[in-house]
Amino acid sequence: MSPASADLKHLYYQMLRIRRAEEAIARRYAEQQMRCPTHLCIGEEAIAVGVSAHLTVQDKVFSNHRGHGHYLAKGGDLPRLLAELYGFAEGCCGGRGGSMHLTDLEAGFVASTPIVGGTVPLAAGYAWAEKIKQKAVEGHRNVVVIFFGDGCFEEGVMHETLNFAVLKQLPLLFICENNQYSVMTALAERQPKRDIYPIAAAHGLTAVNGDGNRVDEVYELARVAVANARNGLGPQFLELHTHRWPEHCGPNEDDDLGYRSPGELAEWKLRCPLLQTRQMLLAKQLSNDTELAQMETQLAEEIEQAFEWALQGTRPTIDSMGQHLYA
Ligand SMILES: Cc1ncc(C[n+]2csc(CCOP(=O)(O)OP(=O)(O)O)c2C)c(N)n1
Repeated sequence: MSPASADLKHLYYQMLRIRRAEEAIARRYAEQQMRCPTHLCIGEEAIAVGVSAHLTVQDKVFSNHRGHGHYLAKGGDLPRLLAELYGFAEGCCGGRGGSMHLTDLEAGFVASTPIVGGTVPLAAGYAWAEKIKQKAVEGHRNVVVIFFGDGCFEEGVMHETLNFAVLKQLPLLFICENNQYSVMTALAERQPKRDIYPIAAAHGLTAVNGDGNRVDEVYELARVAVANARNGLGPQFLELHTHRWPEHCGPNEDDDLGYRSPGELAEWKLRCPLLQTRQMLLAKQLSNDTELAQMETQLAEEIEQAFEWALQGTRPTIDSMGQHLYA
């Protein structure tokens, strides 16, 4: 079942919001006011949006270093995200974490961390707690989602967590954003030629793959996976193929460095998740140029206001330095 017309428009809007917000971050980065490293998800928006469309506020999301899209799609607060990038106390992590340490408990976005694989066992721990609550509380059926990349799948903790998740039948969704690169090293230089999802399946869970640049496809795969996890069928794994457009870390493009094959990025740009959805909306007459232009205006205003708010932030005080530390 593909998304209903209203849903497809909403999915497009959510992807466009992430795209325009990240483009604005990239533009403002050159002003040297944001001093934290940023990993943009431009080109990969369909995955965050298509999966989060099935989550409630009570469901929890864990993310990685490339987390802006996951955070916004889950309902995280844009002004507080931007304040975090500027290192202000009003940021979603109190200005202590920057781009790679996002949190918004009100939205059910628990944490992102820069350590590749760092949040994977944390998500399993949270899902275990949810499983225990499911047994104790009638009707409690929250799920937990962990977003990670193909590079993360190479970490030992990934496989320890998959094993544990299957053993305990956790309500946990593993979402692998396979963009084929770990920094500048292609998948083909790191792993034998084979898919990732059958390796996950070998741990004994349902694992499928799909086109991560088609939001309708992501939406449908995630719909089934979320329902399965919610209904007690245990952990689920999606490998979604996509591509990151900007450099691994930072606001620029880096195609001149030559680590991607010639024409590869250009080819992926033709498969842009927004472009494809826009074409679908127009072809099915679910929207029109006027409405799509209105979306752009509305988002431009929202993003501008979010930056204005964020830039009025204040620095965390020295006497707050010892707060929220665990040792
Ligand atoms: C444990 C660990 N090893 C290495 C790094 C350096 N590092 C940061 S991001 C990254 C690439 C991760 O690739 P992937 O998981 O596919 O995510 P992507 O950046 O492609 O979204 C690496 C190796 C790190 N942060 N943590």
